Amino acid sequence: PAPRTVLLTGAAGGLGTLMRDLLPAYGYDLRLLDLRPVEGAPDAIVADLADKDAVREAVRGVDAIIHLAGISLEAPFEKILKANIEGTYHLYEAAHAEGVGRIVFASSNHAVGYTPRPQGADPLIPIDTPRRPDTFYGLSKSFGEDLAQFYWDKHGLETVSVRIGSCFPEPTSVRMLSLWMSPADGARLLHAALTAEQVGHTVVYGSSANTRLWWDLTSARALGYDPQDDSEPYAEKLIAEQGELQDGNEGHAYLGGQFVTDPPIWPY
Ligand code: NAI
Ligand code: 15L
Repeated sequence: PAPRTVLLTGAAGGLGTLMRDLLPAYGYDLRLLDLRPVEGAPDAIVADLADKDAVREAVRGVDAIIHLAGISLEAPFEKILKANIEGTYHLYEAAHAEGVGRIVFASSNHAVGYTPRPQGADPLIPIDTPRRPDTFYGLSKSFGEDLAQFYWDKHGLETVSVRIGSCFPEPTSVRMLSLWMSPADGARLLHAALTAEQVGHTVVYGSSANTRLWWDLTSARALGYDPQDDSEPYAEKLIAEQGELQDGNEGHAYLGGQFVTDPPIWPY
């Protein structure tokens, strides 16, 4: 049966805020969790992923989990270790112990951020491209994907790892024209990831059907994802403001954009 009660971690964040608006229309009953209070949701669980008991209680009785909580940009290793690596481990342990069948894990393009961006007639980046994290942040997403594989192989806990491109209301950089996932497509992809049958551990790229796409959406489409949006209407204005991506600019050479530079520079 399709999951109904879904724990959404990171519910106070940017993506969490967008998804808690959009997902109920698909019939989900969302239980919210974040380190911070969730605006307009007094019932949300305010807890740190570091708190094993709180995490265990939060996952009890849900059909599935959408795991967005964590540090979402580059940070000192010790912070990434606690929130993203240990925190995600606590969530998986709790899910396993409570018999939750499936997790949708917010991985990131930064798990493969050092992959050169395709140019001209280059093929789209395949989903089995070697992982090349561009930051400690990207490394934590790479770990999360391995953790997901491990819990599937060892315990039969299913995961869809979504290497999200850039999910914001609008693309804000020329790079994002290739990586943008509209919020509506984001909800479509999460719904597909929650409802597809027998996913084991499946890794997918998460973006809209952009004209300037850099990566291969085949594994996402195989879940039933049918993206409806394209960043192209934003192209003319962004390119007029920022110029085309340049050869010889380190921050333009790779999938991960400015995350390969130190420090990462906005816009990504
Ligand atoms: P965000 O930074 O706006 O939200 C993350 C949320 O997680 C925050 O509300 C924060 O309070 C919470 N959080 C952090 N540490 C926590 C902890 N120890 N315990 C409980 N909650 C904690 O990030 P955003 O943009 O909403 O991203 C959500 C997820 O999706 C993140 O895992 C991010 O890495 C991933 N992602 C997002 C992309 C995007 O385009 N928005 C792209 C690729 C990945
Ligand atoms: C990410 O992984 C970040 O969480 C998000 O804030 C954006 O920076 C996105 O990648 C991106 O690469 O645009």
